[in-house]
Amino acid sequence: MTSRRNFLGFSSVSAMIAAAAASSTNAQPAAGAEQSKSTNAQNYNPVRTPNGWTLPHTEKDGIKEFHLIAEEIEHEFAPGSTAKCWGYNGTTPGPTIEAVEGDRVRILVTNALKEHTTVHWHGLILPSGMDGVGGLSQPQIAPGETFAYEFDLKQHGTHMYHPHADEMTQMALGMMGMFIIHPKEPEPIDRDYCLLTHNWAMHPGTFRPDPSVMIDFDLWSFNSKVFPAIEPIVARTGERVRIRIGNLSMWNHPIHLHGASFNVTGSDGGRWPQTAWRSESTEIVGVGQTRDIEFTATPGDWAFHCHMSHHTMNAMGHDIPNPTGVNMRGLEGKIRDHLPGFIAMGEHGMAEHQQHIDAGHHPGPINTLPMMSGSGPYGPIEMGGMFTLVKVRDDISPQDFRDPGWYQPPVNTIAKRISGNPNYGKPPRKPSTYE
Ligand SMILES: [Cu+2]
Repeated sequence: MTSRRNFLGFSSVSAMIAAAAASSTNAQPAAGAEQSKSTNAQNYNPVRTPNGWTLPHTEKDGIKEFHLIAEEIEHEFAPGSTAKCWGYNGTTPGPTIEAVEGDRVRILVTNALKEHTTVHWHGLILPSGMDGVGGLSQPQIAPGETFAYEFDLKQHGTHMYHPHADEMTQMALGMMGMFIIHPKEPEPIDRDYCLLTHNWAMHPGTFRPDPSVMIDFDLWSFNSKVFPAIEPIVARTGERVRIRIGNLSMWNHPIHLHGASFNVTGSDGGRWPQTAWRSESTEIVGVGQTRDIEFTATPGDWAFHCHMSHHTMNAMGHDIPNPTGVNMRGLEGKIRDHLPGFIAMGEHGMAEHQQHIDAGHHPGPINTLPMMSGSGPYGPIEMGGMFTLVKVRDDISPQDFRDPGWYQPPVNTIAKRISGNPNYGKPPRKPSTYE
């Protein structure tokens, strides 16, 4: 098995990587503006799934009927990296299922895979036989078959769905989705977003996620997209924003929002009583958990990301010789004789990686994203993976989810250079104990 650790020696880290991803956070079309156009007749404000979509349903005899189809799909993580993944109804994550507490739902599941599957409704209170554990609570859904699940929604909150059949493989390849149940009474939320976190062993130069990997992943995603292809979270100043975060990956994710002290207000246990809310700037969303955060939007472009710093990188090498502080200039030419395209990098840190990539200095493995990418109004952002932006403006209309471009800070509210002299000023340093 070629793992992320042993695939890349230092030289290939230096010589990374393929075609630069799109430089805009709006690389995906702002599809789904239609998702949230109107407040539903059922008195809830529909959730918006950035880069994703909501599954339509029909009404039959008072039952809301949905139809999922499990199938292999072609998926793009960001321009420059596509893969054969598995998902539902053409996408990973599968479409968001949305309903209201008290509804009776019937969910048809057609299996277009070449192995059996099931769907487990993660966090839902339902009859044992509807719980979707293949072999335990039901027979497997064989290739070509369609099963019907039917149950009452007895709760509200942020839930998920995923297979409970060969789940290591099926989830590793992208089979998962969110299941949002609104309470009967409307909530004071202006914009309601949902993000599902995941990880992918997309080894450099390959076209299928490797399900055998347990910890060393190459791509870290919100809704199966990586920065800079993740749509921004858009809001108008003063609006109450909720972001529902689910985790069906193999790692816990400390999700961090800049510029706000948010409240953690809910989970798959629904919207918590206010006395249970916590004020945080980072909230760990553990594997198998969901967490809702809410905040009042303040103007700016605010980073929103997992705080595991490797989770905001794309494909990279681990277990490499540490280049920090190593002067390789005399060696560069000699190494290049053996490894064409080698560029000595990392002596002073890895920030120069994106400059080399953006300048097109060296092609890397095919179908492989640069470790860091994305550009803002002041230069490279040097991020990847689970990173996107919360973009808040004063003049966004309620149903407008389009990327408003870059924030223009008011005069005298932006950090600025006051000296280019490295000996400027007298910064205090801690006195040595031994002097
Ligand atoms: Cu993370």
